[in-house]
Amino acid sequence: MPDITMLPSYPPALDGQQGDEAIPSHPLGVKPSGNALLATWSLRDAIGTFRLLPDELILLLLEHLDGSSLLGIGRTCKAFYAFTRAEELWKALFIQSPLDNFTWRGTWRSTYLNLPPSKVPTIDCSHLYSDVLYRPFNCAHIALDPYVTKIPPRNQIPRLPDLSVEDFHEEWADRPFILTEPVKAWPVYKDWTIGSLLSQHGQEKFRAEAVDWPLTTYRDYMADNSDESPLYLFDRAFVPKMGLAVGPPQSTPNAAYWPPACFAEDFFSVLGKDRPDHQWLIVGPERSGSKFHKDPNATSAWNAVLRGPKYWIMFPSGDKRAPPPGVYVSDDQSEVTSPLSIAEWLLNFHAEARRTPGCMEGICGEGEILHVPSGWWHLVVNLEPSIAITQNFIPRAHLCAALDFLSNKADQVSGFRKNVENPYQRFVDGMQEAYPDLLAQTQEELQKKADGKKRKWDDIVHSKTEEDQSGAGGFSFGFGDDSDVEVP
Ligand SMILES: O=C(O)CCC(=O)C(=O)O
Ligand SMILES: [Fe+2]
Repeated sequence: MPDITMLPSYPPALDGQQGDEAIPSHPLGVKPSGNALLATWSLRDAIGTFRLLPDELILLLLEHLDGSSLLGIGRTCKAFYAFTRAEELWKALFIQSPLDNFTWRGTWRSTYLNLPPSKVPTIDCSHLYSDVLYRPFNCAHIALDPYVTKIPPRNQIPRLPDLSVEDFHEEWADRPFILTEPVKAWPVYKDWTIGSLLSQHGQEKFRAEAVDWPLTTYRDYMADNSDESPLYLFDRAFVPKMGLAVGPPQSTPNAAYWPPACFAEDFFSVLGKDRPDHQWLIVGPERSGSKFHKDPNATSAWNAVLRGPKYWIMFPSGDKRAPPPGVYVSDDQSEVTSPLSIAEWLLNFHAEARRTPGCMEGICGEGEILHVPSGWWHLVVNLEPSIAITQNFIPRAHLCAALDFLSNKADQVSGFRKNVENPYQRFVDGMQEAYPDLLAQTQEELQKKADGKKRKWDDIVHSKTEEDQSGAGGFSFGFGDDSDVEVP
């Protein structure tokens, strides 16, 4: 059999820029499915009746087994050994029954089974051809450079030293931008590194997706994992946990950080203790990040990078705009389906996204802060191990959008504690107390928008009335020529 380590059909050509040599060999030697075309035999021949099932289905069946059953079936033949080494199986088992005391051992399987490297055999599975097994490994190793460099000038997110509140409200509240100066004055920018956080909070537990791990364990994970979508530390309680003071340095003794002046006005603060989660510490290794989403409750956000640059790709949204390439939303926008990992999205959709009108891209470096306007789609990738702080807020320019969201998309409102039964009313009450004039003005604006929509609807229905009056009978789409379609 010819020794083809990588058929050029997989991974897909990457803007024509990535060399295959960037990807190391699979640790078990598994190769992409395309290689089977030229192979004279395959390890899969040994799995008996299971041969009839596609690889995806085999993996789905294995998801129903516990650890010892997986080990058992993995001993029956090399093909099943390779299948039962799939990391997603062991990650799911680990998360279902998280251990209190464990050592991260480089893979989810070794960690779950508490296996030191010497107990993990290297078994040659080079005659197994499977995209299902090869794809996650490939995605965990793609070079990011081709996607984050050569940003077309029209797509570049503007970079400014700083911005006044007035300029923000008048010109920038609807546009992404990066400020290069304010964060550089923050004590946390000067002091925080992974090492300094470990020395002060190493044993403190932080939330990383579905698990709460001591920071030392998360550091071990960051330093040694091959996950396609690395576990991302996203902790909403970091301020009290780390005993931080947050606020303007003039009025906050020992302030650790403060929102830059242009983001300081934040109407969600009228909710006081009832405010939904709005500030997060974000830590992750290279390649970790956030898949395409819009921020909750029509809020805007700022994201300040303390360590490790982040690549951002963003799109505006709106009734007449399609979601970004590769992202699918339900009609009421309540469900976003972006089944692809960040790497898969980059491989398959980045080139198209870059050509799509409205696309904005940029790299937010250490000591810089990025503005995410209300309603904008964004996908983010860390280009190096990263520490960031993010905060959601409602500026004056998006008060109307937030009020509209809370009132008309009540089923999509998120983040409020259970005791807040009517978030819209709670927000209106808070605004009424603190900013009654602004609330009245915003409600008037909302009413005008609603009337405008109703008028449009009436206009459509009205054309029916005219047809009726003209004696034409039935409803006409009103193309104004013989092609008019009659609907009884
Ligand atoms: O840093 C990231 O991964 C992005 C977080 C995010 O989505 C945000 O700040 O809105
Ligand atoms: Fe976000």
